[in-house]
Amino acid sequence: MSSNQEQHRARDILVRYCKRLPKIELHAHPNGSIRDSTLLELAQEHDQRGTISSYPNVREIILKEDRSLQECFKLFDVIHVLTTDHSFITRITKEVIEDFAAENVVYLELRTTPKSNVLTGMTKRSYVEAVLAGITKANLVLCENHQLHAHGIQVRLLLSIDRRETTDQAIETVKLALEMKSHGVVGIDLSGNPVTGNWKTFLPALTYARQCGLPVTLHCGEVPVHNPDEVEEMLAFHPDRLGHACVLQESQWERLHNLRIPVEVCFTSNLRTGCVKSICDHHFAWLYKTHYPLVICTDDRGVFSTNLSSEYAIAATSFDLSEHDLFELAKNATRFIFAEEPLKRHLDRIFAGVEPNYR
Ligand code: 6MZ
Repeated sequence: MSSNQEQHRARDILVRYCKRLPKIELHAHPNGSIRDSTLLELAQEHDQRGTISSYPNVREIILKEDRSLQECFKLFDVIHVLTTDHSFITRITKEVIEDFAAENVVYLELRTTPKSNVLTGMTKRSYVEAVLAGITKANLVLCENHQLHAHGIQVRLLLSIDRRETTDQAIETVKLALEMKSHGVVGIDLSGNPVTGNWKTFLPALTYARQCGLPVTLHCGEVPVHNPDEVEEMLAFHPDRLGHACVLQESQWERLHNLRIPVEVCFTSNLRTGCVKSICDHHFAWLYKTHYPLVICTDDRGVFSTNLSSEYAIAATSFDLSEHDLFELAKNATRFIFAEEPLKRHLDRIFAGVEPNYR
């Protein structure tokens, strides 16, 4: 066998291992995780209804590869035009869950921004209800078709505050999350274009969430920020988790190291959007070496054409991790979920049960 063939074979074995591995996904935006085929279908439907002006332009934006961070946000705007119907929201949520289930994700925390739209009669509440309907449908379909792997998939929801919103809109989202707690809403996320807005606008809402017992995760240090104090202030807030944390100053890395706030690591997203220069420069190396709490995630599996198994495979090949190291990473992620304790224990049991196969 040539060395090229050997490399391919080793890669195949690794990818199959990563797919089989039970995994936890804690950073996934449904609207960024839509299948391209579904997006194109929705675009065609809007084209027929006359609700988008140029199908070829939309198609080009959807199928473009290698997007900059700003181009990603252009795509999100297009996606949000395509997903203004409740039925579409339900459909994409269901499909996203099916895709994660198909690669042995046993716990999935989706995070989505509740949206209102006067034209379609959508309110933030009805948006979230449509997402919850998608979760219910996915569970039904997966069970009916026996598509679930042995452990099933548990899904919980975080409500995101978009950096374009006002303080009042952010507070409305937190109140909604509190009302929807019994339906599987387990936390709050701050996301959106990192060069937009000032995160302090949302501090009252985030503080309120915390006072009411809702855990908070913040997209932090995705780009060299327009507001240089932002990372500092976010660390001082001490969220329950941090998304990305790519661009920190020397003193902030030190601070982070002492705070031990779990970091959601998204390799492909960070590379594609230029948040890190190369995989060798990725802060995972430092986090991993220092036994820092972290979890490997996808961010936007549709936008970045990735999946969680591939992200684990990237960790293995780029940082020389063994299969057992990957298992430990997947298992340890249960410590950082926002869901209730009994579910945490259930997940721990799943990993304990399969551990002998992964030694
Ligand atoms: C910051 C991001 C993001 O909420 O409509 N989002 N925010 N950085 C990122 N890295 C690339 N990826 C996604 O999903 C899409 C929304 O999630 C946030 C943005 O606000 C985007 O509009 P939902 O389901």
